Amino acid sequence: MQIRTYIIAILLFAFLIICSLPVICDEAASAPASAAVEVKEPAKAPEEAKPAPAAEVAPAKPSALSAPDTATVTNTSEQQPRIVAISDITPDTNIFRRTPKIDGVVDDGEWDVYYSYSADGIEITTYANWDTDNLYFAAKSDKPVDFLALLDANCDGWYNGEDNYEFRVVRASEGPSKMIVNRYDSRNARTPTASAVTAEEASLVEMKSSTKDGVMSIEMRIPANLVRNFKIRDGRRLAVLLTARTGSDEAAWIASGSPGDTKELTLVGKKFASLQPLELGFDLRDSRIARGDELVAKFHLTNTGAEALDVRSYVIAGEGKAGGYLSSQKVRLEGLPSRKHLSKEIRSVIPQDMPLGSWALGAEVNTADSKLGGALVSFEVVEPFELSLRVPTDVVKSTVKDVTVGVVITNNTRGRVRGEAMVTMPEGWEIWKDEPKRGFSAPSKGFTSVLFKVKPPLGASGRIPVKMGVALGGKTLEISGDFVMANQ
Ligand SMILES: [Ca+2]
Ligand SMILES: [Ca+2]
Repeated sequence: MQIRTYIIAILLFAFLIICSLPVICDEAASAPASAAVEVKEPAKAPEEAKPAPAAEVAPAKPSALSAPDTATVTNTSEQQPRIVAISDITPDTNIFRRTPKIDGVVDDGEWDVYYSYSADGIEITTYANWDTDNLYFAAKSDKPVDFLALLDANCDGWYNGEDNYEFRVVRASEGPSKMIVNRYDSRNARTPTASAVTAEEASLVEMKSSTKDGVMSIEMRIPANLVRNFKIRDGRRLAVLLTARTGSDEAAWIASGSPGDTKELTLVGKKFASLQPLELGFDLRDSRIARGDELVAKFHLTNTGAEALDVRSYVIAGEGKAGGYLSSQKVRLEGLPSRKHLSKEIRSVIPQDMPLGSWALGAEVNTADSKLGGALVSFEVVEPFELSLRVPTDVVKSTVKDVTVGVVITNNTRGRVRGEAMVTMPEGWEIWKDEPKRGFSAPSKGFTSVLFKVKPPLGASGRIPVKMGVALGGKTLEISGDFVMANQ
């Protein structure tokens, strides 16, 4: 009989928030143990989102930061080295909206931890995030591993329908790890088996891995449009299993590699963790903000208790990688009286070089020597203006008198914008009234379309290229495409 000790590092969601802002991270290390942290659902969580069971959100005591929960387990079988049950893995089932960079390196502040795990001489952390268009999964391990992500996108049971996917990253004997993407579809099968997706579908999934100083990182981006009818949005539920193995057989997956062990998750855009009776809130004027525009947020803190709280300061700042792009504020207080509500607005211009995608704004509330709570809210950085081309999607008969082409201009800024659109057609085409340029005005956070009637030359056929130039806000954008004409 062999005694094995293993440690499950329970995800300390509260600590993650609190320690990700460098301003007070140093203080966190010296924070004394205090009462249990209460983890709350996002303020604007959808109605169907029920509170996660306590075991899942792991409202751990700060003292566990330095001394993770430990357990001694007796292993009765020499042939069965892995003794970790799936119930021992405690992921954070609220998946936060944030866009990581898929470059094969899991950077500090880039991802949100799904669970951390340490046993049998391996230390591994898995990560999960989402944004407007994608799901993201990653793992970072001190040993070379294979990585497995199982996705039941509709959260209706594995094998049920065609929404079930398996993403396997397998080490190669030489060179980088390879990815295999399989779909399990029960529609026409009694016992569904893995069927590889098409090469085109597989190419939609982005995966990069690397090993540096003995640490292996695997990062994966799964576009939502890989899964038919999958609408990715705040409050969406889905089921996932993330695991890894140092060995190569199916029994070697940490805890479980079985589809039956997928875990139900919720995609969220806000997270809160605070000690009672402190309650936090975080609101954004806009959740999509154009480069050059201002991020405007309001942070709320309320003492719902009967006694004053020893709140000495709070900090609002870009969280994780956003810290380098946004301004931050630290506010000092002399305690928060009973029933008192405070709110603070913060404004920060989104710099032109901030990468597009979803980011986090964070806030933390502190006493003189410990944390009382933290909050995260996600926002998306978008281009000020976006163009999309309008050309016929069906084949156009060569005999038509004219064709309508155009451009849709989306204005993501907070001001109305005026500009000019210009169409360029191949030689021989005529533009109605000989006016290739037209002025337009696009409303704030809205769109407008500019259409042109163009007349084909006699016998025009094949692919007809169309180019649109749009001058607005001091710059010129271009978009091009084509449509098809045929003699019939
Ligand atoms: Ca990365
Ligand atoms: Ca399913």
